[in-house]
Amino acid sequence: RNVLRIGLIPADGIGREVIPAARQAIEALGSAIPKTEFLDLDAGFEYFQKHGKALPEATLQKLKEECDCAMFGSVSSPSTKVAGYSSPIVALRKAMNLYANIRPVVSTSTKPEVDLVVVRENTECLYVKQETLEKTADGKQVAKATRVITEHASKKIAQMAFKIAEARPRKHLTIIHKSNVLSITDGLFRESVREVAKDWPGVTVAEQLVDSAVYKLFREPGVFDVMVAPNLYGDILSDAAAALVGSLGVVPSINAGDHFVIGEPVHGSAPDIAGQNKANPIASIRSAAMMLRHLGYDDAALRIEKAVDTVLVEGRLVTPDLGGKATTQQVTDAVLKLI
Ligand code: NAD
Ligand code: K
Ligand code: MN
Repeated sequence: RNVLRIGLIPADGIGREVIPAARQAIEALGSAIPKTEFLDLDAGFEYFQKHGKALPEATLQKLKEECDCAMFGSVSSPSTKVAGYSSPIVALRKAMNLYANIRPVVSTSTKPEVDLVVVRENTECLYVKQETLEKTADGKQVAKATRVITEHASKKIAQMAFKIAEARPRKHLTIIHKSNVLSITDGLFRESVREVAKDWPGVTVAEQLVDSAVYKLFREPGVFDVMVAPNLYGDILSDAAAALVGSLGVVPSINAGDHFVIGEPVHGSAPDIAGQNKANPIASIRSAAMMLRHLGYDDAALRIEKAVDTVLVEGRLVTPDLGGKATTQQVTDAVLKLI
């Protein structure tokens, strides 16, 4: 392929500050990757407020028809119901069947005490967003949500998790569930992963209930290598793991399917720091590297990752979340220089 077309969806808040950093990192690679073309695509809560749609049809169409991959920033989803609004990233993951959310969390040091990958199912569980509000005979409200776990999606995410585990030195996978309470839904998830495990004799398998998994993560993070989890548990676990390595601002991810990939920092739109040029761009820059590796550009990905690691280990030019004073652009420039 001689042109790599990359969709850019900064969306809301600090997404608009960190996606340009990811773009600059990709541009700094020069001839290490094919010639790039960037397509600016709309989505988000602010776009919804102006145009009545959080994920315009044109964005989805351009992603499907014109892009080879994409980068998503972050969206500001309100905590109270807004009529007609629904998170565009949750919708995108489903619309493009990006069934795996892969979130490596690694501490910065030569001998990292945290070095794990959360492999989160990305299309179902409570994120099917089937909620109802009913009233009892005496007028009290009852809210209900449907949680969907399918054998198909559980086996797909299991395959992905085993593939990732097999490629790592420790080749160890932990199934995260709560089937002591949710024996049917989480029971199906657990059994589906166990079924797939038969095809991967080289990977050792353990399991941990989600609550004690968080406990263990904080006390002995070194026991974990790859963790495979249903959607909601994976979301929570990866933010918890991010705390162990200093900041959400350094943790990247990809949303991966069989035919498309979207790089995305794990963090949200961070309204508390948005617009102040202090968002850490590293999560997004690392997400760009992950996206490129997923497409087979391993050397390019490594160049970005080495540059980021050097900046982090030196520790002089870091943003306030890591205890420094540097701005988003200063950190980005330090990384660019090393790429
Ligand atoms: P958040 O991830 O936005 O922020 C949590 C904390 O981490 C904040 O203190 C923030 O300042 C800090 N932080 C996050 N990213 C950072 C970065 N790059 N550099 C420095 N500090 C960083 O989570 P939240 O506050 O719970 O949510 C805010 C909004 O983001 C909500 O509207 C939520 O719906 C949305 N959100 C979106 C996504 C997504 O786009 N996929 C994910 C999570 C949350
Ligand atoms: K995000
Ligand atoms: Mn999250």
